Parts: sequence; C-alpha cells; structure tokens
Amino acid sequence: MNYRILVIGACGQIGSELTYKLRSVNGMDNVIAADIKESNIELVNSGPFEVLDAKNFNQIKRCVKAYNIDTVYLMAAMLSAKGEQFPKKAWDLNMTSLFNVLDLAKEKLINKVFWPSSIGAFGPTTPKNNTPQHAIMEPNTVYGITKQVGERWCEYYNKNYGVDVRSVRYPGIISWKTLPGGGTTDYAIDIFHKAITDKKYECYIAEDTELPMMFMEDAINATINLMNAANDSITIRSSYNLAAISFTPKQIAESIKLQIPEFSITYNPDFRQQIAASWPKSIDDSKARIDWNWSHDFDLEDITKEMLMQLNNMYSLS
Ligand code: AKB
Repeated sequence: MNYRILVIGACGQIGSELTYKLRSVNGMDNVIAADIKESNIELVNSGPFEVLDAKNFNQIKRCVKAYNIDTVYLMAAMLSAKGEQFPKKAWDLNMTSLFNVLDLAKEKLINKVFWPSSIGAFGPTTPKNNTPQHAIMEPNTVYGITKQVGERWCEYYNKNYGVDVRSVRYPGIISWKTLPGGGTTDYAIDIFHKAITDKKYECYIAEDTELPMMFMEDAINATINLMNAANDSITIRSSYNLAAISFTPKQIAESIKLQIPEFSITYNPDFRQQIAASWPKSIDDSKARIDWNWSHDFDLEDITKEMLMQLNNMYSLS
C-alpha cells in the first residue's frame, strides 16, 4: 500500500505550493488535495482533489479512510488581519480543524501531522530582537491566540497520546504563484504586484516596522525537511521558531528601486500596523538549525529579483 498524504487547505498560498512539491516528490496520485472550495483551478486539475470542510471531523475521517492517508498537512486557517474582523469564525476554524486532525492521529487513523504556527503567536511583551524559542507569549490577536493555544495542544497530544505532530512558526511568506489572503504580512507580496502594474505602492504598514519574512521555496523546504526528520531528532513538539530574513517596508522598497528605479512608495498605516508592531522583528531559530539542519537560501535581493521576474512574466502573459 502506498504512503499517502492529505493536504487540507490546498488551494491557499502555502497549501498550493506545498501540494505541487509533495506531488513532485511522492507521485501525483499519492498526494490528495482538499479545500472547502475549488478556488484554485490549476491546482484542482493537477491531481486528486476533494471538497472538504476542515471543521467537519466526519468529512476528514471519510477522506482519510477512502485514500488510506498516512500524513496530514493542515494548512487551512484564517490569518491575522481577517481574524480581527471575524474573531469567533477565526477561533472556530483554526481550533476545530486542529482538534479534528489531532484526534484522527490519536485514534491512529493517521500517523503524522503537520500544523503551522506563526510569529503571530508572539505578542507585545515578547522580546522583539532575536526572539528566543521559549519566550513570553501574550498574543493580542485572535489568530495569535489560536496559534499559541494550538501549540500547547500539539505538545499535549504528543506527550499524552504519542501523536507525531510537527510544527514551525512561519514568518511572513513571500510568493508569486498564489495570492495570500487576510494576513498582516501580505504587504510584502502586494508591493511586488503594484511595482509592476502601477510603479507605486501605498503601504498599510509604517516604513520602519521590521518583520521576519521568508521566500516560499525556503518555507516549503523547511516544512518537508521537518516532516522527513527522524522522530528522535524532534525536540520541540509545540512549534519551532523558523527564520530567514527581516526587513522593513522602506528596505523592501529600496530593494525594488534597484530593479525599477521609478518605483515609489507612500505610507498610510491602518489597523494592521498595530498587529505588525506587536510581532517580533527577528527570530532565533537555532533549535531548528540544530535539530533538523534547517537553513535558508533566499535573502532580500534574491527574493526581489525572483518575484519581479516571475510576476513580469505572469503579467505579460495575461
Ligand atoms: C499573517 O500575516 O497573518 C501571516 C503570518 C505571519 O502568520 N502571514
């Protein structure tokens, strides 16, 4: 019998690229994509796809049994900015989906779980520079609360029920294939689109607000490497700090200007500024680097070049 993977939330920004990568490594038919809607047609047409509500335990269970799933990547979530507009819905989606998957692992219907946490699990009282793995965590967004609580539950299910659950605290993830939705760090993607289409961008984050960020390719490698690591090398069962680079809106704008000299940026901070200001500026991810040899490849210059090249191609073809 084949080793089979289910990606829940497969139409989303990270879910879609994770699905493509897992399919290229494990074979098309061994990676089942699932989402609440068929919202990414390219992804839907690229292999097995199931319409599935991450909040519905029985739907996930049926899918796990039908495809004989071994490993679940739970990528469905409401992000930080949208979560502030729909606090109860964010709590419900983010927590119910996690319990559904952890309980399937507890019942031994699946063997392994990946669940993403985030820098959003930290809050205004967390040390901002080189934030340690173990730090004060008092998140003040609903999203952050779900991530902090989720981390505690992951560790609890591992310690008490032997569930093999693995997690990283993603920084802002920058990519060009699928747009993100409802995050605070989305500005670092919007800015590239607007640099190409309008040559200018109005940023909803203040110019000197520094945040940890990462290119999608690095994020996917981190996720798969963590899941492939030997069980006894995983010493953190809540969620690993994970980092690549940190920059401010002003610094990313400078980097774009090196490629597009006429590009200009203005600032008009909104409610997302307060969220960004409550998060770390940089992250100490030495645990991940030691335990499962994590290292990143893309710095700001690489990301800028790749984003502008890919988006230029995309817009010139459309
Ligand atoms: C968000 O901005 O909400 C996410 C995150 C950092 O978790 N991108």
